[in-house]
Amino acid sequence: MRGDSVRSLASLLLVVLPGGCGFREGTEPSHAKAAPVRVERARARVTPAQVGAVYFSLVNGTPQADRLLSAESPDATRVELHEVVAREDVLSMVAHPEGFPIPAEGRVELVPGGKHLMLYNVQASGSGINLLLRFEKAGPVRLNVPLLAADEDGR
Ligand SMILES: [Cu+2]
Repeated sequence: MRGDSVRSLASLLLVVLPGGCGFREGTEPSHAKAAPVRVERARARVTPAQVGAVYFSLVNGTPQADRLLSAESPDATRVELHEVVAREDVLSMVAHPEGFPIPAEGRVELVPGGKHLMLYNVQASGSGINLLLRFEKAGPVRLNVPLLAADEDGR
């Protein structure tokens, strides 16, 4: 679908362009609709055990709240929405099958030690991880997530 391919191109550009600076406020043509949820600064880490974590920022440019419902990847057998939480001084991960709510004109950060996507049985090549994000209102968004270098902490 045309809308999907436009969105995936935008996501790709956001991954390629440092800081996603192509979407600065005020530079869009006046006829442009409110921007959908944007995915910025996507990055991934894959362990030798083929478990992966994906981090990014979700930026909601619309006056309506949205929600990241789920994610899938052709490069992994399963993708779950997780959050690292401290319970009685022990860090553990909880799954969020209900998704991540994204406030109207707000943002959600997926970062190491916080919310993240967890990928199981990742078969990642040097070209990164292909991901499909499903949003309640913004619909499906495809992106390619580059792998962090070994010396990058992902923050
Ligand atoms: Cu996890």
